[in-house]
Amino acid sequence: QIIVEKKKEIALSKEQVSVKELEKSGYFARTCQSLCLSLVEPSSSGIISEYKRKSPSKGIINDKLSPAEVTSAYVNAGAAGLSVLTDEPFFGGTRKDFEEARVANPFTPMLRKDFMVDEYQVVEAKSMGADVILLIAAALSPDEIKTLGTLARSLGMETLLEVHDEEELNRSLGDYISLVGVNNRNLKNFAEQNVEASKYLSDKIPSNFIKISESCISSAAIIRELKDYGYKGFLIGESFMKTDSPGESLRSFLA
Ligand code: IGP
Repeated sequence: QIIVEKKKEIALSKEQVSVKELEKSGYFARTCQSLCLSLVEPSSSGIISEYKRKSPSKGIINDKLSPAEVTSAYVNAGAAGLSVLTDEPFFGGTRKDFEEARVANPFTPMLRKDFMVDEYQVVEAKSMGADVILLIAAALSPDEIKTLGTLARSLGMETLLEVHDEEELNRSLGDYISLVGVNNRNLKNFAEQNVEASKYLSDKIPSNFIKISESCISSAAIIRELKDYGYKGFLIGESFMKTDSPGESLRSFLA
């Protein structure tokens, strides 16, 4: 039902702001920061820190801190990249959140975290200064992934393919994919709280893709373990956002 809601939202946005208008954004002239390069750097923390106000499973996680203050603190603490939710109905995120974080951190690779189902959103991502877009295999056909991925790459952005299992992985890969993320939290089962999916899928992801483990990462010990499975990136939201000082809690992960 998320997809149905998204399509309604996009239809509305299209009426309000045309693609032509989106293309007037100064960010179209901006060269993207590469998340791939940031993650493979030898000194990289590998951590992609997320600004997350709330979630369908947890309710409100943090409604006190602004996108600019949290993301700047993340970057100062050593984040390799940032993820900012722009989905409003389910996660309370907005385009404004993303732009605020972008302005505060011009040189950090940033992922637009949303349910991408339409080419309009890819153009929109570029217009807000995104470097990476998310393509969720569970929500998209292989053709849709190809169309959205190819457009994103033609605009200079990278693409993160999110999978939950082997079947999604095998049907969705293509040369328009830059990074592969395994989501440890299944959309069908928000409750699951371990990183087994990442361990299981690690050797099934072709080695030419950078591997990211997403969700349910709650300690530095888990990161060390996942590194042994070949993961270079770790997408973490709740563990940081549920504290009063997300930047400090990222710092403690790296200590
Ligand atoms: C972060 P966590 O458990 O650290 O808060 O998870 C991120 O992986 C999660 O927010 C996420 C997500 C998504 C949200 C992963 N894929 C797709 C919305 C849509």
